[in-house]
Amino acid sequence: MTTNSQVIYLKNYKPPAFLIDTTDLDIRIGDEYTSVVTRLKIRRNPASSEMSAELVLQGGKGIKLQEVMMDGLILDSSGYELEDSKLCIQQCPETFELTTECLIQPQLNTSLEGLYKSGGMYCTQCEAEGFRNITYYLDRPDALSVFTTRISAPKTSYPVLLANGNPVDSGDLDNGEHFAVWHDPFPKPAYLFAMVAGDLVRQDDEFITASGRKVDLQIFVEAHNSHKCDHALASLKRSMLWDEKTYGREYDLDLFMIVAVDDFNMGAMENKGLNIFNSDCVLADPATSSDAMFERIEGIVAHEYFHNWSGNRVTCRDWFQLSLKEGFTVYRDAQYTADTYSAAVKRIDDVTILRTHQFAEDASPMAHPIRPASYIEINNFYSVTVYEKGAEVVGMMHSLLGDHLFRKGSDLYFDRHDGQAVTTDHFVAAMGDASGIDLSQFKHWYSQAGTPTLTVTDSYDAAAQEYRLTVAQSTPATAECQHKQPFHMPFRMALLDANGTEMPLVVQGNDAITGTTCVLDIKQAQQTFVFQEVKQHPIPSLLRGFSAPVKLDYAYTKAQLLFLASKDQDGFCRWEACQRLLIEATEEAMLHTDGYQITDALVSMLRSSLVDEHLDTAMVAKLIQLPSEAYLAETQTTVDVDLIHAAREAMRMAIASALENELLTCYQRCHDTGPFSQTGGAIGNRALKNTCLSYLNSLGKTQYHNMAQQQYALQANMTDVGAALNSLIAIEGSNLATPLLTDFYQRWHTDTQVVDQWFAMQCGANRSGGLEQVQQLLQHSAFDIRNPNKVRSVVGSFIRSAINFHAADGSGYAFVGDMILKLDAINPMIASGLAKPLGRFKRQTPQRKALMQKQLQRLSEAQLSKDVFEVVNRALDSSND
Ligand code: B3K
Ligand code: ZN
Repeated sequence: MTTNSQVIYLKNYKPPAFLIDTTDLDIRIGDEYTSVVTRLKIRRNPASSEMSAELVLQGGKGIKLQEVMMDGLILDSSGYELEDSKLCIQQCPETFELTTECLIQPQLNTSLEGLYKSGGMYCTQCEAEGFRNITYYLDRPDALSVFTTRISAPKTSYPVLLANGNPVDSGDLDNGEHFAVWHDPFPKPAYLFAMVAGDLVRQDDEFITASGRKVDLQIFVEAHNSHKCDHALASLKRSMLWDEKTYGREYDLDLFMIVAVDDFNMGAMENKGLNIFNSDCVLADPATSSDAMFERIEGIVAHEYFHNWSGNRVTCRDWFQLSLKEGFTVYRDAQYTADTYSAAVKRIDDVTILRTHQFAEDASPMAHPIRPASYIEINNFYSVTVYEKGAEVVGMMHSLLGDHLFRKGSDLYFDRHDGQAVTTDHFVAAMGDASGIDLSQFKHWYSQAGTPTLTVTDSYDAAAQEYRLTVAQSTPATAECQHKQPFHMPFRMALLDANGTEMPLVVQGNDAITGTTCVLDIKQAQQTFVFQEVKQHPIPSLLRGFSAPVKLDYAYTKAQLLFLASKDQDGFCRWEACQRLLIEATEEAMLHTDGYQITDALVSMLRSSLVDEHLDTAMVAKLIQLPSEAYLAETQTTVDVDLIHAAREAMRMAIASALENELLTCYQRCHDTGPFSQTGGAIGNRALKNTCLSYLNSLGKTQYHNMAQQQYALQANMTDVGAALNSLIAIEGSNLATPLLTDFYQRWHTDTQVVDQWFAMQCGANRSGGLEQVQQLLQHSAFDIRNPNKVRSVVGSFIRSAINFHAADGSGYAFVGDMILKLDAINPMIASGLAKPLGRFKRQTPQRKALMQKQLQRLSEAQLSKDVFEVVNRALDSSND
């Protein structure tokens, strides 16, 4: 492992000096070596200013170059240079054919980038720069080429041979080998290349497009998973229909394939016509997958499918533009889920992720704008910022433009740039051109990092019937920019009267605003809006639907929050009012560690949601849930994880004892004894029932332990089984869960996905003694450090168990440091994901901060991959901020 810390800058972008019109790959899979013959039709790029530049192709370290031919003639070693993972050819004509022959060893590839072996199958992951591990190539997203792929392999071991596009030829060869040829007519960058060779079974379906074309849908899995494909297929068909209706986007090939693989660095990959999925993100069955997993799978299937337009047909010019495809596609999949299920619940889930993880990233040494200006390793920037904040930015454009103009803008974007590799500026330009709205200031969202705070103040003049609302914005300095320009953002709001009814809005100087809710255009550092004809002192309902990714600072009184928590018609704002009250109460509990008294007002607010049988149960579950410790930590100036944990536990017990009867009644009301159902209502009932169970089990009563044990014993579905187990695991100092965990493993040990859940439940438990538990589980025969899902379940979950990761003696940090070093030699991308939390020391107590820095220092003294190097060095560089 070498430390190569070369920084790549957006400002240095240059178009490629050469273009590759066609790419013909001949990949022969062999036991020891896989041979890759690559035939490229190359020409000089007329758009390049470097008319006599040498040809530089990227290649990974594991490639053994055998031969280079130009226009049919073998080049001797003076005809090319092989240096530092690059193949350079100085003398190149205007157009030529270049053929290379390389040998690679996918079975030794543990980084899971490029071609690698997962279990008994060969598969690929090329985004962002994995293709260079397969062959020498112009491995950049703005080099689009038409690919033809021939694969050959032993037929018995690898009966299925797949690549992008359409199958054009196949047949048997000598020595038990066979071959298949695939052709993809759509020019694409190498990051979208994929191939698979394995012993897989297929589940089929079909979809008829709006224009009447039949598309074959195929999911390939290992035989023992064949019963777990229905949900993904159904989700895929719903997504295809939704994209036609909502964005007017039809699928373009006649075949759409999904392959499930066990060893995968992330969730899934949108390769053209051949999506490759982490098994955990595609295979589902009620006995083994929870409701949350079903929902996640549907979201990911939709996301990868939507990439066919937002990412594949229109792709990124360079990796700085990643949010062009990821932010937009996350926004599209969120819209899909909101339209298909509950919009309010989806919004609450997304805001929770954003505020817990993205706000934390924005305040960390890894803070970056959604279009970063520089990177050392692009894989470090597949981040909550690029994805989730990127989606918020697209959502803000939607709010500013309205439905009709937003659709006009997306149509223009797709039509104008079909087949091109473009930038986020092109996206904003299409939205601006289609709508006539000036979005020039809006572009600051792409170049400035940090989470803005909106400070809102107001006053009411009863005599003049005028209500003045002043909105001031400020954004903390981040490494890339000390003084931020004001952002342009939509601020959705309403004014409520004493009954909670929305009042008609008349805004001075803005005739366009009519009705009872509006979107205010915020553009200045400080702006005042004057509402007229306001008949009584209103209660403002602000930032409805969380219309911008900001922190809202408005001095709501407790009485106002209680009012909004029961009266606001905006689902997000109603939930937000509850959350604020719960956060304030937890802060009080932090101040009274010797005994916390919950207020009657808070109890009756929670009670009114619990007993209201007309409310959507999924929403009630959200309304009564305490904010997570991670989010609570986000709201504190100095983070004391033990104090947060103790205060939240005290709150949990206080709520449970004040509302014990209501929680039990609600549990019984929502406990479904009929056949298993996955309707929204049934899913909501399970969510609420299990929230009640978790509260009740904080009381330490045998009655509720038994209730959890009975729920476990029923084995009705994985949601209930997992929740019953989790509610027992969470009981500090108890072994009640131990026999059930043993039973769980015995029952499910042959199903690797369930074993992942088994690891995660134990390693993520935020109770003392977590480190010993994790160390034991690392020795378990089912743990495999080469499998990212196992590492995420064990080490990733451990990091989330805050009291263990942040143990005062530094043992948690030292353990994670050890794991990073071990993993960096195996899989740098996974190692660097584990290093990011170590860099978040800024608001920790001074002792913890020093212990975290000590581990970072220790890491920095080792030979690191550039992935981990970048994360560790950014963290250390920020030490004096
Ligand atoms: N585009 C891929 C992510 C690739 C990550 C490479 N480190 C999946 C997705 O976002 O749809
Ligand atoms: Zn994506």
